[in-house]
Amino acid sequence: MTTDKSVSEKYSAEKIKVLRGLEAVRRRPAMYIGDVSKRGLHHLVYEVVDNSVDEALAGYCTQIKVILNKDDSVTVEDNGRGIPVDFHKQEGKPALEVVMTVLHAGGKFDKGTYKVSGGLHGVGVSVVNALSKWLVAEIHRDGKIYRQKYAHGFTQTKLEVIGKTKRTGTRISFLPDPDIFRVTTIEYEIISERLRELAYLNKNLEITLIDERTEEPIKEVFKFKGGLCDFIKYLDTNKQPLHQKIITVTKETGEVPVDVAIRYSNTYTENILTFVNNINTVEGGTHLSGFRSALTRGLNYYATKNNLIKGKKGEKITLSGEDFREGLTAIISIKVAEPQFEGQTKTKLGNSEVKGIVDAIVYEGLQEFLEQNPSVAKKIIEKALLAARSRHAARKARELIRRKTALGNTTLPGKLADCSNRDPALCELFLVEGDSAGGSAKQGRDRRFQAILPLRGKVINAEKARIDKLLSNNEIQSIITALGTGFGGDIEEGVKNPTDFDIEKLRYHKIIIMTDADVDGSHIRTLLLTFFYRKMPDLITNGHIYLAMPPLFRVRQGKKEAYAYDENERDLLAERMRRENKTQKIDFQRYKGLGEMNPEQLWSTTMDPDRRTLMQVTINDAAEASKSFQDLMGSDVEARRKFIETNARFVVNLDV
Ligand code: 0RA
Repeated sequence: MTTDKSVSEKYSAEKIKVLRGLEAVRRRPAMYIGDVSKRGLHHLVYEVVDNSVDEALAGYCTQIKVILNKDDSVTVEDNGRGIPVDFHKQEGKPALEVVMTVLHAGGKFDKGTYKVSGGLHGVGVSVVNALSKWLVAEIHRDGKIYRQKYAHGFTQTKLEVIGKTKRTGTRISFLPDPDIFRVTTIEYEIISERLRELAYLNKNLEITLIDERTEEPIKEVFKFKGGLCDFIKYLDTNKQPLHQKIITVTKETGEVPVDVAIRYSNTYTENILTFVNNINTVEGGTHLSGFRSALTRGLNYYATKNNLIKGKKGEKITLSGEDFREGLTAIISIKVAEPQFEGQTKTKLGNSEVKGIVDAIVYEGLQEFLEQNPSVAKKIIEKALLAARSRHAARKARELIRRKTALGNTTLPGKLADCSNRDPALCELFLVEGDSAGGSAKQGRDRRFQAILPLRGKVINAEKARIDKLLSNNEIQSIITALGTGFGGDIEEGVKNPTDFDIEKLRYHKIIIMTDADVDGSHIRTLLLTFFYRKMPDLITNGHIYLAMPPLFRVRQGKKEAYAYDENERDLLAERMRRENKTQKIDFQRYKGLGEMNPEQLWSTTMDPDRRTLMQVTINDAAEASKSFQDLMGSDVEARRKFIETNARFVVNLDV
């Protein structure tokens, strides 16, 4: 944790910049918190918690408590200095009231007030106030307890002194406004994951979560003295570590404080999580580039210096970044005073100076660790050598795929029924489980823009297989060839091979996974998602991956028929039919598989863009998703069950 008291101490009421009122926030809430669905709702809690975390980062707060109250309101409490209550001359009201009712006050927009600050949009607690039916702020400061109440962002009571106190701190309770949010029930699991993450990122900070809504209150306390090391162990719960000792690089001083933890496991995938000011930068950025470059250069330097790169006679081996990232779990947490967030979801760090800074710090720290732990170093280099050999084998497999693709359309997989349109933006590729469903889909589709690729063999588990093996799998080969993007490569390092993954070459902008609504279907869906997540994550972050939603029931009465996606909907449809026609019998059909639908039914219920429902796959929480994938694929039955139950969280956005 960084401490920079000198900067925070300079803070005073008049330094709070005043910009504009909260009207705009209520009128266009999505502009400030992303959306008004589940995600935006939880964002309110994060925003308030982030303010307390900032107080902890400044070195004044050690405990934060979040309470989910019975009436669906939320309380966030900390033992920091307490939001200032002194009179703000410029605004003519107490500083607390300014922070709560003036947009962009709160100090974050005031350069130098906070060294670092969290909050994805950095919108400030006034936005939370504006979007709450009511909010109460209670401040312990200077021996007194102060309180002020607000509603819809408007001040309801004067700042009052309601008692005496010996401690300091801030306590904010609020009820998200049901007139603004589509859903107003906070989900324990979502908050709990984020608080756990914050506790790992800010070692020794104690964060308590209490759920008062259940019959027996639930309480969890997150406090990790190991910080990122504990985070690594958590992420790797189901993995076999290659070495016990976790590599850490920490530099708390300087322009960009850096905290890094690294460990290898005997798996083949990489899992690098990056954070800037406690925000998960899912899209990476300059800090990630700096890290990767330092890792590759640092390990290569050590290996060469110690003569560890030994091939067979005459064999020339070069170790690439990819080789050093096989089986890697790493967490990079840095602090940047004025972060620039870019990218689709504003989670990509853009500050160019950061790359060199992170690179230098990690390189140096890594050398030091390797020198002091030669046996760990040796294991890592040996693993990278194995990866390099497999990469050479994979290249051969890739060349094979390329030779096939290079010859044009004729080399597209034989079982692909392509569409006639050549504009990728208009084209859709359905990945369909099984031949019979594939057949129906081929007949039912609109062949102008919908292509069908039936998958009949087993889809290989991308979590468990080396690249060469993955690439020799028929189904994977067909998918890569059909997509046209190529595969793999190490773009970060500037070496570009014509077979490398290139999203510009994508032949369909919608890739729709269409599987049965049974256990096998969900297994294949997960394997496909694992593959995309691990090997072509850009397809997910750019919003190209979708799930088809075939109906589960058909309800029919005479010539009238309708489709339902769950039991509830089925019953509603039946009721309505009964009301309109009391005599005729209603019959129900449950679809166990896509194959039971004829082509026309499949088209009208699941494929027709005017009538279907698609779920867009997003990576909401990369850490959790990645862990979930691992849970599902690992042998741990309990984790697997839990994943399937909470899997719905992975897909959120409803499309078209
Ligand atoms: C600005 C200045 C000071 C404290 C805070 C903000 C503060 C804000 C929040 C929000 C939640 N908890 C918080 N705790 C503190 C300190 C000013 C001073 O004491 O000199």
